[in-house]
Amino acid sequence: MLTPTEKIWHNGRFIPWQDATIHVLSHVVSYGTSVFEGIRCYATPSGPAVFRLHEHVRRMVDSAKIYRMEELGYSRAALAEAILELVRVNKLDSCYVRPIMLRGYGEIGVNPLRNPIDIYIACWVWGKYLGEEALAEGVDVCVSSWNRIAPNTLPALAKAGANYMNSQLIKMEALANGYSEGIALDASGYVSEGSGENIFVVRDGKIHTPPLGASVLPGITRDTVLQLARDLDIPLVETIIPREMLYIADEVFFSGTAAEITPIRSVDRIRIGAGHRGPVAERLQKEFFAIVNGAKPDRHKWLSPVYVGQPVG
Ligand code: PPE
Repeated sequence: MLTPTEKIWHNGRFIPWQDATIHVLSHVVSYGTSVFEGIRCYATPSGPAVFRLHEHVRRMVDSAKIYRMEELGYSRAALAEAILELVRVNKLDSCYVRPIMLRGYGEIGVNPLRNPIDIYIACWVWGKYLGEEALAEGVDVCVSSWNRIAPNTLPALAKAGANYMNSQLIKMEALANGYSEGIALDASGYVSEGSGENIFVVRDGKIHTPPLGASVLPGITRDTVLQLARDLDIPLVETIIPREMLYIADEVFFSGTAAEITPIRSVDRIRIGAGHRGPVAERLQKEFFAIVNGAKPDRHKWLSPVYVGQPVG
């Protein structure tokens, strides 16, 4: 169960957590009219810092643009500042931040354009997404019988609430069959992504990940993994991946803000590699956590300090 924090940001004001409610006839309730983000703030020795804040804000504004939500009323800089302010107001060291832009109460009918845009930003303490042991041991997953959203149906580059109806089908089926997560194929039958994570496949020391055209979310952790792989001189390629490549991989792992870097130890009950976290995932995890926890210098300027004036890393 979610533990409330004190305040939620709503259209420029901080309101008590329990007051962040909407009318049942808000456009978003019937028609799924929302775009959102998921961002992590990490505790570092020099105070809390938000990971890749500007990239997340940019993706949210991009998502809004795709859905013609143009009259936001806030610049990217103002939204980024609101997120930092929210973490300060709630006095948290590490947390997950969830900004949501939705079409609210006004008209009923498919056309969203006459409904006001409401922006909320909430944060709370969120632990390990796929279980405590997942990061070290790896998780058991399946290939979903549900495909990921097809091109030119729901746009995958937008992080829209409605996309997550597809994710829910993938997730519920996986859980019902005793797996932690499902991997969806795209409309052409190639590997796409998990219900809430991007995916990577390692074979012969080379990392493969589906391209943006494979109905994946342009994950910010995905981008982070690709950059860290370059830094560590691990060969990588963005390419279409046939399903069976999962089974014969040396390693498979997920990336995501919530999932961070989570190894996969079996797919459809077929053991992957040695059946636990492999060396490539481990190297990437080590580098990732060293940077986000401030143990190593923040060489890519990925961390935004919550308290200004405090250098991070
Ligand atoms: N694909 C999907 C479908 C997805 O939802 C996420 C994030 C990713 C890839 C990874 O993107 P990024 O976080 O930018 O690296 N999923 C978020 C929602 C999780 C939830 O259950 O809610 C997240 O990880 O925050």
